[in-house]
Amino acid sequence: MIVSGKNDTQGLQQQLLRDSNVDISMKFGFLGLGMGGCSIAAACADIEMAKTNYRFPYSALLVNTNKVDLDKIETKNSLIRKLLVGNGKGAGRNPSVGEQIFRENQEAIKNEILTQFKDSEFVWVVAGLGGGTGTGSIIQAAQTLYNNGFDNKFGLILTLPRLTEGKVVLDNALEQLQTISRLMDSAFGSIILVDNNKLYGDYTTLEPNASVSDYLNFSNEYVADTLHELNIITASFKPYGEFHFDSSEFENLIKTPRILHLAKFSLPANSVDTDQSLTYIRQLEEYIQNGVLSGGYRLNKASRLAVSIITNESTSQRIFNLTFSNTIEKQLLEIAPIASERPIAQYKYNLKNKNDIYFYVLLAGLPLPTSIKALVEENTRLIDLENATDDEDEVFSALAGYSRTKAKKITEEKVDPFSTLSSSSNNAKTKKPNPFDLL
Ligand SMILES: Nc1nc2c(ncn2[C@@H]2O[C@H](COP(=O)(O)OP(=O)(O)OP(=O)(O)O)[C@@H](O)[C@H]2O)c(=O)[nH]1
Ligand SMILES: [Mg+2]
Repeated sequence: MIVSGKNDTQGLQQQLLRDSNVDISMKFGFLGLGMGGCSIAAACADIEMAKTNYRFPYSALLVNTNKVDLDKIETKNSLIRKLLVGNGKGAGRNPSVGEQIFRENQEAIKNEILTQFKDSEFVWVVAGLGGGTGTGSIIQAAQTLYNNGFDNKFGLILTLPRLTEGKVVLDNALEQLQTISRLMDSAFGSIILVDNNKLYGDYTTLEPNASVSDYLNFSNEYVADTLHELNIITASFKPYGEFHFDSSEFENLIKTPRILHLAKFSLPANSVDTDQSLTYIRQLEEYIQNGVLSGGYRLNKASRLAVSIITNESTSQRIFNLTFSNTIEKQLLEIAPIASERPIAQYKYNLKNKNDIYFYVLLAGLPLPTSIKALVEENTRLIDLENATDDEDEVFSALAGYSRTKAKKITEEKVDPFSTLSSSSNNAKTKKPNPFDLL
């Protein structure tokens, strides 16, 4: 399903997908964990290219504990492999159960990983934060990749739950995010966050009558298309000017630790006047800040950025001049002053029926977005609500007392792993320390 917004990149994307000269920068593998993770990984690996003898460029391994959910996923790409672990009944939104099942099947999963991703240059571990299976097995999966030849060759794609998904989901997601944030400087490459709040909001504005399941299908294809689009954009054009945001730059960006922020948008060519930067500069800044899969980033912390600007022959002759380049460079210097690599590449492409200018902007090395604060606040509000019934009457206060002790227990358990995270750092000094030893 395609949602067409006024300033999206569909026009270019649709043409590229039918262009048999288009190539990809990197062969991706997708390791889907749990239902959300498997659905997104399947959508990614089901992408088809127009190139002869290279219809399906990606591979996937889908791991779930729930047989019904795993069977439900339909794929066209025969390279996608499904692996059921556990007794087939799921992990019931309990990450400890998900983790345990992964551990018990570690050897089988490792062997499948080695087979499925034999040709993959970079693997994305994909999971929906908030459930039991995906959330519980992210670290296990990351560790398995790290220890089996994929160190510096994998990243994470994680969904953030919607605010309305309830305390258990929010709690699971936030607890796992804490662990991930402790590891994200050293254990894996970039993390792409798919904020279900943001995407759901954007989607329902355009499709007010759609259901949640329509949204999920849309979001999965949207993530898949966006990643593929970036992968082909960086491999398919000859640069117009001196800079090139090419395959190796794309590889560097996705291998940069911490969060990777993506923005893509188009502007009608006739709205852009290069001598009058106000005709486009504010929009540019707004689209970059908003991003497409998640938002709320302090972009001034970005350690790397890359920009591709694509338009047709005649527009390229008009706009790709020094004034335009300088204006964009200056604007990006304001947005991300400390980014050490910052190619701004300009390309022309034989765009049919379209007179738009397409922008793709990637910023890497970011800290967690402020949108996570909203999840923490909602979770705190729900906990407070739960405890607010305290002294309404005897039965209630007795019950509340009971649940308070229970809640306290959970909190105490939760503190434990993080105190151990910070205390143990007695690794071998000469060898690169294994970040997972900290856990
Ligand atoms: N974007 C997107 N998010 C999803 C999808 N499915 C689930 N999610 C999100 O992922 C979170 C975790 O849900 P699941 O992936 O179903 O959970 P699981 O890993 O299978 O865990 P258990 O069922 O508890 O074993 C949910 O709370 C949603 O926010 C999907 O298809 N697309
Ligand atoms: Mg499940």
